Amino acid sequence: MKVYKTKDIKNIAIIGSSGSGKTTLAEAILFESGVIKRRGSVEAGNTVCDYFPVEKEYGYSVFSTLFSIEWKDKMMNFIDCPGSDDFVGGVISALHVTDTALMVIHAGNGVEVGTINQFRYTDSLHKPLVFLINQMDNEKADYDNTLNSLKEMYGNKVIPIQYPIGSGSHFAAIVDVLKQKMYKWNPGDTAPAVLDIPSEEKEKADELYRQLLEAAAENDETLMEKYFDQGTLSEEEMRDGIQKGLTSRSIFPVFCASSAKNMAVHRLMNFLSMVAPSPDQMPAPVDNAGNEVKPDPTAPTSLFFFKTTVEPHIGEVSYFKVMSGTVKEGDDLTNANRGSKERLAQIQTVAGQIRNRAEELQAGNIGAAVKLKDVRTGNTLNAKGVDHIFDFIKYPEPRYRRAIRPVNEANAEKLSEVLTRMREEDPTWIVENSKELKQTIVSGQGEFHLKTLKWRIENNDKIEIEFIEPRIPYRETITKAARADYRHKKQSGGAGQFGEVHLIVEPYSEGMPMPDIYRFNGQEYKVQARDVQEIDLDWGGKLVFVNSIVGGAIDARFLPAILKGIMGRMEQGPLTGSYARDVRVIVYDGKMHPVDSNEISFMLAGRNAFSIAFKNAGPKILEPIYDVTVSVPSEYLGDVMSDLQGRRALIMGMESEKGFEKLKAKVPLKEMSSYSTTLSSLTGGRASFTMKFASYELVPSDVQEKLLKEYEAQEKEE
Ligand SMILES: Nc1nc2c(ncn2[C@@H]2O[C@H](COP(=O)(O)OP(=O)(O)OP(=O)(O)O)[C@@H](O)[C@H]2O)c(=O)[nH]1
Ligand SMILES: [Mg+2]
Repeated sequence: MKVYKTKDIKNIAIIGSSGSGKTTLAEAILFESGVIKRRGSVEAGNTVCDYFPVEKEYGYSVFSTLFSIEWKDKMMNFIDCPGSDDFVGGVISALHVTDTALMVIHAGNGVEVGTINQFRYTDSLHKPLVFLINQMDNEKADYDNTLNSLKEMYGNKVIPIQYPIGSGSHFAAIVDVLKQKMYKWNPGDTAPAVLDIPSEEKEKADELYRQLLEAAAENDETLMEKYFDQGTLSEEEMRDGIQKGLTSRSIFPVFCASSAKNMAVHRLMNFLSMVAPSPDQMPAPVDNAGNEVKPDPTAPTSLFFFKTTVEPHIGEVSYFKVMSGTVKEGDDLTNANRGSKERLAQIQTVAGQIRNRAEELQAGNIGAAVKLKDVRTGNTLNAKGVDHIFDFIKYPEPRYRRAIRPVNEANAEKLSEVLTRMREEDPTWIVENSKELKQTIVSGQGEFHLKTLKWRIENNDKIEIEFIEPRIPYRETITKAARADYRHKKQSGGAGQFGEVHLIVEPYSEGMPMPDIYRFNGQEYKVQARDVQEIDLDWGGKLVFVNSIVGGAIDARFLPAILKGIMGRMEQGPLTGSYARDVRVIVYDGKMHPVDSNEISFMLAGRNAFSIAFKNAGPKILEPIYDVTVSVPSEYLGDVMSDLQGRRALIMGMESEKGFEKLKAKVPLKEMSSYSTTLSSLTGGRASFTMKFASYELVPSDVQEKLLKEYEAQEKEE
């Protein structure tokens, strides 16, 4: 492949709902550009972009796939993204390294929740956006309805460049308003006949042309003047105006096609190659230090790695964008995130698994390198003279968690290595070896996400695994003050042990004053804080430890042991063995034995006195509550709402967004276990949700009862 200058590079992310036809479109683009001689199909499992075994197995894209073509003297780097919400990580990283988003919409399904979610990503990243209403040959195809939904959602920025003649089996032509031509496919023809617009379409085509003309003129003063002056613009001028409108997101051009029949794909490619902005026409990305990094091919080289995978028959492949400079084969670069040195023995341009060596890639271009030693997704490699780091990609919070374990315990270590690697490949995985829950928890974007993880571990790494219900990180606290004392005494055989601790516990909130008298069962207990330790607990909340010993009842050297005993119990709470928080403990009296008192005695006395007091202080279990936002088409709102109410949800509010409702609720984590699956079945996959930790709240008493019983039963088993 020849060396392309930055101005001749077009980077385009193909996004859109699952099943809208992105991978099939990619196949048509690769065929049109001559990279492949025959088109494969998703059904046959032989497409260029869905080449991972798990993708062939499930029949949908799991990973984003780069494919580069040469077209009309441009180098066009497309990234075919997965449509399922579960694989959103691939969409987000692709949008960060490309300049234009091509949103594919299924003409039969219209605007879907996937369309809306991904539109939001393009909006937050200010990405130029082109809509493709695809699958026009589908019997359910309804171009007008889809176009109207887009206009309702996104206003008059939505401008058709083309419209179809006929749909379903009658889809045989398109009118291209910009070209003022009709493209007609005669049965069996691969290329369309280019015809004048027939008279019966003239009025509609002229009206759309006028709208396009106005939209194009609006984005450039000179064009506006000429338009007002002469009432028209040349095709070239219109393209300039449309490009400005596209780049500033004031125009969302709309195309139509059938990617399965490879109809109108050629025309779309022409438009993108001429009108989509090149990297130097976009705002320059900013590195961590706040420096703008222009795609200047003469500057020192800086590469941002947006994807790393282990590929069948090749091993480690790392995908990068040249943020600045020109990378050449054999370059030595430094990993700014990990400090390691890398030699780029080979750089490639790729189309799925098709790889071509590239001598050099200039700023703005996208390529791959194989067998790098120490590169992870999100790393930046720099030549001498620059030390850019780009960690501008923010991935969404996980929405689905499961505990994972190998069927054969002997594979535990290997499994943890594999999980580490997967996490490095796909940052939307969170892998946590939870000491608290005594489980390895994998959190991802949904059930599909975990299903593919299981498939890959079992088929690629040959480790059989199982997912189990993850435990809930409950917390324990108290709701009133209580007093207890405990004598630990062991004076039979060997060194004796003796320690007696009297203490008061009470619920603690920030800055709460400490009274100097407590009353229990009509008796008064005077306390005087001689030493106060406020401890921020690793698991959240506080423990306040007050030494109120008078008259040397307990020697000061035993106080740390008492605290240690109490901390042991805070770590494994008296109710269900969960972490305890927000407690003040006042040690106000005790007894020692001149010989047998030692640290272990007071640790045990402290621990047991604390347990007794804790249990008498109205102990409560706290559960993690999450803020959940569900985006759902209005017709499913009732079902979704009642399902949430069945999950002890607190509905916090609702916003309508043109046919879609955005529901906000507070839901216990315990009730969210397989929410993504339920939501998908309740709404036919037409809804999505996000969830974020909000707070810890008291569990209802019936839930507390149940948890206490479960813990008792578990204790008996062990
Ligand atoms: N009739 C018709 N079917 C199509 C067209 N494009 C894709 N399909 C079919 O729609 C299904 C989904 O196509 P894909 O290309 O996998 O869709 P996708 O957008 O890549 O889906 P994800 O990878 O899950 O995001 C497959 O069965 C395709 O054969 C089209 O233009 N017309
Ligand atoms: Mg796909």
